[in-house]
Amino acid sequence: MTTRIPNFINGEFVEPIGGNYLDNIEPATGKTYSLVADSGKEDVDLAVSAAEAAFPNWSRTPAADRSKILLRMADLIDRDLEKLARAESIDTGKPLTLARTLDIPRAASNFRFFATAILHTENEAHVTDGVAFNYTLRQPRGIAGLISPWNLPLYLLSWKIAPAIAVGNTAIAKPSELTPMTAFLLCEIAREASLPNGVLNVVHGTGPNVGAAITAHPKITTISFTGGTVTGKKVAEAAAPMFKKVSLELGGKNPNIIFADADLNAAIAGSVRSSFANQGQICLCGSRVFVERPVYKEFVDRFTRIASRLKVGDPLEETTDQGAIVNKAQLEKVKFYVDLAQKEGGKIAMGGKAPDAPNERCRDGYFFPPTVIVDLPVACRTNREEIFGPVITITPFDNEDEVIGYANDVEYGLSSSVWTQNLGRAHRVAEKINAGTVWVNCWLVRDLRVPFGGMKASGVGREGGEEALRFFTEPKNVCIAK
Ligand code: TXE
Repeated sequence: MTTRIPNFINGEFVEPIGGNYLDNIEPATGKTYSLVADSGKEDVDLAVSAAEAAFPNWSRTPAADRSKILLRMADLIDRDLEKLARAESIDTGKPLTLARTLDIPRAASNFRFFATAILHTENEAHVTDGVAFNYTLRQPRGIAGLISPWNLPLYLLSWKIAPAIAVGNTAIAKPSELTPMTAFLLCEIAREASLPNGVLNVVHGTGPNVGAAITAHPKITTISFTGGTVTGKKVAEAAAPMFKKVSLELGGKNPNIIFADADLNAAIAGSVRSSFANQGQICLCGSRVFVERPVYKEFVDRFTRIASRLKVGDPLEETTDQGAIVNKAQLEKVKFYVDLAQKEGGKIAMGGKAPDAPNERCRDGYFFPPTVIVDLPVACRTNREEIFGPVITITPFDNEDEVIGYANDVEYGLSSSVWTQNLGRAHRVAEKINAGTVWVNCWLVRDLRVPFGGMKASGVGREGGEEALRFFTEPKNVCIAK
């Protein structure tokens, strides 16, 4: 019997009103393994009614009580780690080991972080020189629309749900139709944690049918979106005329800069991770590697030697380092860019060809090996457009100003890594790179208290920590005359 993933509205699992379901395909096998609700505007309207009815009580619930429920959800995610990791791996094609060590633990920590952050928020007060006393109230905004992508499904969905409901909003979430399974399991956890009905509603379906209905609904006043830049533009266009508050976390084409004075062992190990983690399907991946010329040849040789040891395999096997690409369309996009790179003058230093099937089970799966392209012109399409797969380019440079120019010469500005042991250079370069996050001698080190997000075509607004609590609340100034 194929699992059917229904919507979760007002604390109940309900069929989509139209009764339609989409095939949910397992990337590792290319076969349908479950069905997901193919909802529409009517389903969103139903969810809005539930969220609206739940808002008065939930927004008045003491923070300590909201916190307890979110902490319970975090504990249940920990309890169900293996079940959630397996579901995430099957749904996305990522290695089970990665889901178990990254995605699911981070989802639990997202709930834990915001469950405790709301117990320590400060409100500002200002005395207007003997005339008045001002204090700032930060109140929940109402119903939040939360739209998330397929690459880190539970991690990124929890990153929105947790702060939104922690501060007293109610929420309507729409996971990617490509990877709905862990959102479905999270709804079971929400029920078990006794989250009141209507506080969290999950409506499954496609972007144009459900996502667009969420961004267009007049009663959904706050939109938190994570996904591609093209879609981000559509979300912004839909929300702007209704003056909705919008946070957009979009694509990236992130520079990873290695100076000659770097600790090369650390830079190579860190760069293999930042290049190919999650099959390169993390918007923070460092897909453009720049290496200072004196160590360029050594870096390429050692990097390709180590990266070629990554095992492309069945995501469910413990020894697999690289799983499947999320779907056929994304696999074709990756292949397109590898072909384009060669037409633009690039040479394949590693990978570049679809591998043999890792086993009989996966013979029809969507696999592509870690691929390194060298000798490309810096300003070519391959070096400017987001591929969102296990494909990176490596380019030499001769000085700081040159590489900062390369780094900033794309429409994106999400993140960057800089590898150097020269402290002054680290500060100088970090200051000049146009990106929301700059990691020095590391990658993907996350502290949930810091602002997270991109600039330029990588997004608008910041989430994470205090920023998320501010994003999901409305500041009101109350001024009392003396
Ligand atoms: O995005 P899509 P995907 C980016 C990543 C890549 C993309 C991959 O760089 O470009 O996301 O995710 C819904 N109105 N990031 O392919 O297609 C859609 O159903 C409203 C950046 O999923 O944009 C899905 O649920 N919603 C990020 C969601 O939008 C619509 C981290 C995203 O879909 C819609 C992760 C519409 N018209 C991925 N059309 C970061 N910066 O942190 C689609 N959707």
